[in-house]
Amino acid sequence: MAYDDLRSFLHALEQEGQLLRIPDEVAPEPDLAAAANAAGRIGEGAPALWFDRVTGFTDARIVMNVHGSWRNHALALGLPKETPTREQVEEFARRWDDFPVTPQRREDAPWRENAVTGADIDLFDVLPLFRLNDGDGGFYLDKAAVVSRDPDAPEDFGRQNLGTYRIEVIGRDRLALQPVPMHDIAQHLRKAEERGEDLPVAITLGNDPVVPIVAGMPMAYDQSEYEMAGALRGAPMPIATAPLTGLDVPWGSEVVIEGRIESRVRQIEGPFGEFTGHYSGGRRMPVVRIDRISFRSNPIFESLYLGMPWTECDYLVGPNTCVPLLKQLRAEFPEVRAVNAMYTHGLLVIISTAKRYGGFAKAVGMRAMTTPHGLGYVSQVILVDEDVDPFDLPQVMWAQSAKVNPAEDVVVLPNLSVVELAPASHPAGITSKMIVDATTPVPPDVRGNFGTPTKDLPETPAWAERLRSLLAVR
Ligand SMILES: Cc1cc2nc3c(=O)[nH]c(=O)nc-3n(C[C@H](O)[C@H](O)[C@H](O)COP(=O)(O)O)c2cc1C
Ligand SMILES: [Mn+2]
Repeated sequence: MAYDDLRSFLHALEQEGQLLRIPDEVAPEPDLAAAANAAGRIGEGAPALWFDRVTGFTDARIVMNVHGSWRNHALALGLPKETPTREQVEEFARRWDDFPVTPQRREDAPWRENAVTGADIDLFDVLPLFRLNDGDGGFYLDKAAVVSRDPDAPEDFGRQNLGTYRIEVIGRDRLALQPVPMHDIAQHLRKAEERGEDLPVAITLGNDPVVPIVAGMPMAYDQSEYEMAGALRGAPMPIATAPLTGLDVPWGSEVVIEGRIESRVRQIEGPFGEFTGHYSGGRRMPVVRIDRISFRSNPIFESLYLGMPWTECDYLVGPNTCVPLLKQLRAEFPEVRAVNAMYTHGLLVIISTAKRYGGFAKAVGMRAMTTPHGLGYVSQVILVDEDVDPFDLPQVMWAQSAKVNPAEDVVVLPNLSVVELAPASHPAGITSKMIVDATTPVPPDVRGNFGTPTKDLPETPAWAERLRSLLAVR
């Protein structure tokens, strides 16, 4: 089941009992953020939250926590809501292999219904803005998908990028945007600024549920997020041409903001409570001048709470980080079995792999650090054998406790790159990285006393069946 816009997905969530309409009038601060924060604390099945009675706003529709549970993540992929997490990751990996699926261009985009331009632009008229964490420096658009093109190859569809980057509203028609240097929009902006040109952008808000998944997904620079959306949806992604910039934007967006990142201009942005469970400080960031806002009638404002895990952000960037790392590693090391990159957007990653020879697992760990995502994340890698499930944390802890000889199996690499947001980096953006090799040594690595492992008895699976059926007839 492919959804073409946010509205049809919200309808499906409601049918499945996975959208909760908050009946009472609530305060924009702190209620909206606190409710979404709480959704991350009430367990696996949390619903999306819908608010339309918000003090001070005459006409607001706000939705949060749309991807904020494994049930909602499954439904976003068109899977049954009870699909176990591990199966969601495996199905995601199968669909990845259908990439690329050419998008479908459509004309009659619903966001063409309304537009404001030039001096009439006031973002506060269009969006019911509110703050998330107590210490945030301002109002944020934190679930937008931002489109930009490579100034050196504007016709190259694959190099056109769709990405989620946090955006602070710093004026009626001005925004500050945080491009992490490892990310694609940072490359586009660097090229534009080298030419002394502005970078045109389209900021799309309130999208079909696969758009935030691909926009936050670490693919290669020249891979199109739209062509990946088609693979994940199982149907071509509907796109439309943005009227001012000509950028390709999702057909079904609630709001499309067009403008330019002004060349070589920086302004203070932040602080903002981040996915690391810590605030980033205020830092100088690029500035967007808004030239046009197109929007559907009665637009829905979608936002996401983030802070100390787990929050919606962790569900959103869980599978979509595991699968690219798995595919990128397997391209060179087919021995890699599974990748769990669910912790703090893959700052810590667990990889299970078979080994060709001694030292092999450590090489896999080093490669993980130089994938597109690894350059800015992946500061700790735990490697486990091929028969250990990296999603089963007790098994991983067994492997680490039983197989690791710290002086020989822990490798620390100094002075590597990481996102500045990593709270332990020092200076910000530089960190040491660690490989923990919790695999069983193989020749010529002959260390340890691993020759006589206990394995489950051959009769154990039959007994498990027998116990289950005895329990069932009680
Ligand atoms: C809610 C959310 C907020 C994010 N904020 C930022 C951000 O401010 N800056 C940034 O560079 N990446 C941010 N990311 C991460 C990127 O979207 C993600 O790493 C993506 O893979 C980058 O895509 P790219 O390689 O096409 O640039 C955010 C992701 C999510 C889900
Ligand atoms: Mn990209």
